[in-house]
Amino acid sequence: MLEKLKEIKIIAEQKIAEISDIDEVNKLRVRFLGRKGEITRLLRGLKDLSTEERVCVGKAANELKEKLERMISEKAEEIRRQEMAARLSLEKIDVTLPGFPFLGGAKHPLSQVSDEIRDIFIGMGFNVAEGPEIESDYYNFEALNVAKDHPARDMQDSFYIDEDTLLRTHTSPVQIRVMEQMAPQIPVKVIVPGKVYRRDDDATHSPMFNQVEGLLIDRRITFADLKGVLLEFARKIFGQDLKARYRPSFFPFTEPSAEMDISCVSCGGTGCRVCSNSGWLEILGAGMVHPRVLQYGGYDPEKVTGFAFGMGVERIAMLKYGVNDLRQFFDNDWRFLRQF
Ligand code: 2NM
Repeated sequence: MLEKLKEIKIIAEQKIAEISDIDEVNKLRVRFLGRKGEITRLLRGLKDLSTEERVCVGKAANELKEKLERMISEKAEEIRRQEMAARLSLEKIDVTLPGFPFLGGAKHPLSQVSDEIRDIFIGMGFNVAEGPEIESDYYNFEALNVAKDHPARDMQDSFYIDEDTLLRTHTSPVQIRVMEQMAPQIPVKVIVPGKVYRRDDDATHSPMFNQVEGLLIDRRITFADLKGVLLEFARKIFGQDLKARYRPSFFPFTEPSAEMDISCVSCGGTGCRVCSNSGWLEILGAGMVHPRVLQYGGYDPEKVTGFAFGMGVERIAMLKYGVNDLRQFFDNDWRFLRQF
């Protein structure tokens, strides 16, 4: 049996030296040291031996078991070390490699233009006001002197939530809210940027668009004040040497009302495709606040007057950047947006 043990020892040592895989280590452990392993099987034959032989073989078998156990553990440890070293060299990070470009976010061109418009008026002493996008019929139409039979009030032209609640069609209701809060204090100088909603959808009209409106109320405000403020604004945003003109218009909330044109930013006034050869571009609507609107806001039209104006941010942005389809602002195509 000692011979047999020696044989096992030689084979085991050889096998342990050969292997290089952790699964094989476990197989060897089972084969030589397991409950049904070669040494255990051999020890079952001890009962047939004499006492001295049993002691001798038993001792040798136990020594072999311990030795093999140690060798297998060391081999397992060695394989784990090798596997770790291989993984470390494979997963090594070269911190000196150049980085890859990281694309940062940026302000949407409409937000840029809206903020720019707002900042020009802040520079002239205006405050910024905001209000709800879901409005009552009263603030959106009634207090702005919009007649009951005005087409904007039609179901076809506005987005109604119920009979007297709708998505605001302009930011003017915010001016009414500001007047209510301020009256009878003067001056009122507010600029109101925000989203507005109309049932419109083509190359130059979107069902949602951005507006900036403004209101100035004080003693003896005249159309001359309106012209001075709006010319200063137009020159700050489109260029110092442009000219302006005003054409008569109509809004229910202003009297008189006007459209403001500026000399074409594309051709300077000689006529081109952008201005349809007229040399002029319409940029906003404005007027002297209607006495009834001042009254709705809590002001006495005998004591104060005011002017107001409104413009579409998309239109200003299209003129400023030469964009010809409004829908590009809403497509969120990165190739378009990255240009701003
Ligand atoms: C425009 C044109 C003319 C306007 C009027 C008011 C208010 F509430 F003060 F009466 N806010 N905005 C106004 C006047 C808006 O947009 C084309």
